[in-house]
Amino acid sequence: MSDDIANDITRLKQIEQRLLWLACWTIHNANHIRPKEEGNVKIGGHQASCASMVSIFTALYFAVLKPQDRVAVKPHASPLFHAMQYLMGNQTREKLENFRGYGGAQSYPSRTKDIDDVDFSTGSVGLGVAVTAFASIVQDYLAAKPWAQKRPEGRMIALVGDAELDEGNIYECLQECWKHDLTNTWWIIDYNRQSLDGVVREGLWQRIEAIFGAFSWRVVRLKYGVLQRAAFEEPGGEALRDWIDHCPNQLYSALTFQGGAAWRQRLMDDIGDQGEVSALLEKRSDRELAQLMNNLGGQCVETLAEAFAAIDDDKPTAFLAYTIKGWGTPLAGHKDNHAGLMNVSQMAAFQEEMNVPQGAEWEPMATIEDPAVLQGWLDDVAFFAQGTRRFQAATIATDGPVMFDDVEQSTQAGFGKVLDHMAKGKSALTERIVTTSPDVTVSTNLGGWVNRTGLFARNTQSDTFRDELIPSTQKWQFSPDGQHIELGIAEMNLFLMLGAAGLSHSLFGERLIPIGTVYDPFIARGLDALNYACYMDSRFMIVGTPAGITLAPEGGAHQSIGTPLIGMAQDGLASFEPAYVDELSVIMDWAFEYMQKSGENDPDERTWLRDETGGSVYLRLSTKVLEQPAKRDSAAFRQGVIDGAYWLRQPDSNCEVVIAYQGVVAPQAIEAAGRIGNDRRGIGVLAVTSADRLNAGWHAAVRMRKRGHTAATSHIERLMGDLPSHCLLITVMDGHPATLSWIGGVCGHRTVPLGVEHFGQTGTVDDLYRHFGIDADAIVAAASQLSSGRPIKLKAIN
Ligand SMILES: Cc1ncc(C[n+]2csc(CCOP(=O)(O)OP(=O)(O)O)c2C)c(N)n1
Ligand SMILES: [Mg+2]
Repeated sequence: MSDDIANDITRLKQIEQRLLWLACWTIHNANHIRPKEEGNVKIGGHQASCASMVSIFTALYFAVLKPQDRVAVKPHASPLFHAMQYLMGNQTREKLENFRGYGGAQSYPSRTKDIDDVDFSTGSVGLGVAVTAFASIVQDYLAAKPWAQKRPEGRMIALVGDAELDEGNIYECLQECWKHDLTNTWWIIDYNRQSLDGVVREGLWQRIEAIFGAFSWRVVRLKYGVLQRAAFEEPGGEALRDWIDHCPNQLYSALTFQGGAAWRQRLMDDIGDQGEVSALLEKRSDRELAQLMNNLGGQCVETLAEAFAAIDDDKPTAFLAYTIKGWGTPLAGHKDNHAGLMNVSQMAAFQEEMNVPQGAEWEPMATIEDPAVLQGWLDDVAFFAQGTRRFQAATIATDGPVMFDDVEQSTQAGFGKVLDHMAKGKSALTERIVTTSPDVTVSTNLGGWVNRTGLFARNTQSDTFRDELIPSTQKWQFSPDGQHIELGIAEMNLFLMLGAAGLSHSLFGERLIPIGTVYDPFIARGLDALNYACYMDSRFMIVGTPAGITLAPEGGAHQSIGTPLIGMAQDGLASFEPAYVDELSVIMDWAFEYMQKSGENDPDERTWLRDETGGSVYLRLSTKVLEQPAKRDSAAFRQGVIDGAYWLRQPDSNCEVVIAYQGVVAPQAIEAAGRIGNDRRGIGVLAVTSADRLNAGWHAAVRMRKRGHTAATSHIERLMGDLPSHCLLITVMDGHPATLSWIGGVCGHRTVPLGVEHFGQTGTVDDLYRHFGIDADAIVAAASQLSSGRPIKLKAIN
């Protein structure tokens, strides 16, 4: 141990006590003191979960971390995090008193909702762990790029619950990161051997060590604290150590809960020898004995600080820190303590034990004899010394939409062409694009882009096929310059990668424009990580392709039905489903700007969308080749595409039928409109490019009118507002019909929603469109039966 750390141990122990008190008090206040609001449901106490991590927090943040280090805190240690930030002046008493309340400090640390410099949000266990590894890859990516400003490299650190390690995404991430030659990542496992429901299985530590070892991580096991190590050196100490090593987790927990007398009785029964061991035990009071048995490595700031400080390379490291859930509180060790909460009398006893005077509960320095001296020491703690650590990065101008003149094209191929075109141009924006894909790079049309920009690896690796002169359309060249990050199949990794890369401007001060591709149905496979990335306000483009039943030859198991609804419901994600490549180009160019915005929440007074705020973008694309429209590039066209819909065929004022379609069924809608037009008046065809934006604008405008802003009108209200009330609306898409059917409610038009509601039917595109009733015949039949007038000829005239 360095002299500095040794000198600081007293301070660390003071801080540890302060953090333990403030975290427990914050939770106590929220549950027992704050007036109970109507409908306020008490949820997990988390006092025990905070207590088990208090020593780790203290040693890490106050003795080891540097400002460039970034930390994901296990979700239920949130009160401890906020308490620490409060002690350091970065969190307000008001928000702590209102912990979990409206506008208060968040139940789980949140980048977007909290004010106290949260590096990574957490909440859904496992995601915060893995995102640190992907952030480290992003850091390596930036370090390899000549355009990125060189900054000191930080360690990406996760504070992990041991039961959190049950989450599969952690292992998916381990495998991925091994491929990417991971650096600068620490996972500190709070090995309290308890989960939410109970005590974890025996021997978990051996599995953990074996798994991390298999992926070339260093594993540092911190089992014994300094008191224990000193006791082992005493006569009889060997036997004590041996007993500890063989004690089942359940028993250790139970004895911890019962306290000193129970420890003594059990130890005497098991290893008491009327000799050295008995003497070792008798030398200690019950209190001291409990203290000794509770002095595990992860509850010993000396041991922790020393172990953390000893790491002086960038090898990924897992610390297995043995802890006690509820350490230092009356809840310690009890298997039911996860949601357990000290009751009022327990809290009073705890307060006395902690020496906190009545009325001084919120005083940061309440129990400190020399507050000014400690404050001086805190002012110098490296991690906090420079204030909060959020960067900003300049916005990079977009290059304008690329317009192609293909007669026929699919949106997926169009997407590939846009990127390929950008790669050729090498603009300032292109330089910042980083693509990634879970083993579907080529099959989602990223191949051209990758051929030009290369794959990213910290060290150059040649393409053996190329070296051996074997013809291949793909150059698979890895180098530090590469702009594509190749991922294995796991979609959780894709969204965590996008989540981390999409925070680059804020975490590392360098703008990245991350683009990921995925087969559309498998968005569901990474959905929690997608939500997580959006919740962190990460900025990326996700391209789901191919989509719907239109991928017919791929088979039923690859169909997506609900993804348009996911796109609508996902906060922070603007979703589009263009039918044509010119629309796609306009959307992509707009998206590159939108992804970089960080303005106020003010809505746009034309669409009522919060475009100044910015966000991420989802494009649902298709492999189906469609005949492309004649060149159209007017400002009005572009605006309609971005706003979410435009009239492909303008309805007359006496219009009897409107067909609103989204995406790849455009030809069916157009054909049907032609056929219906013989028998019904003024047919309109509404091209919907974004049901999501139309819907969001509508809801926002309604909300504004409710608040008295009577003139607020959304884009879809303007589009539907001029139609006669008897006009029939037929909505159609390759996806769930609820995506569009709500449009009928905007101005009260009778609606026939056509779409796909059942999964897994195989067949050709024609078979499937007929089967699900989204072909032209089905649209015509709907118009014939449900709009007034003479029957319409149902079969196409060839
Ligand atoms: C994905 C997900 N599932 C379930 C939960 C509910 N939950 C919160 S903490 C927890 C287990 C806690 O055990 P551990 O990780 O060992 O943390 P400890 O409190 O013991 O430190 C669970 C199941 C969650 N937050 N996220
Ligand atoms: Mg645990």
